[in-house]
Amino acid sequence: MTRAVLSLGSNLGDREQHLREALRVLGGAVERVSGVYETPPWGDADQPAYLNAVVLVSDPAATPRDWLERARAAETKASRVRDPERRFGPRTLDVDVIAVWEADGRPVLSADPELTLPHPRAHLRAFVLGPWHDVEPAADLPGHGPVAALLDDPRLADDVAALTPRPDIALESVA
Ligand code: PH2
Ligand code: MG
Ligand code: MG
Repeated sequence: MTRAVLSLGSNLGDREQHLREALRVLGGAVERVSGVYETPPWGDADQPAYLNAVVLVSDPAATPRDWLERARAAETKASRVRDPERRFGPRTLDVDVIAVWEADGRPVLSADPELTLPHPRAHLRAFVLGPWHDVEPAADLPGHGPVAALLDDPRLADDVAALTPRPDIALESVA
């Protein structure tokens, strides 16, 4: 049994549809879906704005690796094409495994380069922390502390200010 936090992002094609597709692939594992935010591109400025959201999932049968495989299945369904030259470049759908917990609440720690847990850059990304905090205000990012405190870090202030809620896009209805 594991619980996980997944980050969804899209900045190519029908962005809203890609996020919906991800929720469909995750199916019954979805416990909570954040609101959707329009966010400026992080890490590679020369690309369109993203839609981002966060999903809380749990499944009595899922291993940490299963979450990565479900994330990849959703990306494949959205016809994602990887550009090895642009690590932070544009994509139809990105589903990142941010953190995973065992049934007893212990966080899963992993240095596997394919599935590093928690996600090595999550603490720097307002587009992950903001929507996550919305659906789990007491959330803790393993190794980094309360998400609320990370969002108050002055280094993230500009990115937090740039998170633009998109209340016109309601993903919850899919879950
Ligand atoms: N994903 C990236 C690179 N940059 N920027 C935003 N705003 N949102 C993303 O989901 C995102 C990004 C690669 O994973
Ligand atoms: Mg990503
Ligand atoms: Mg990714």
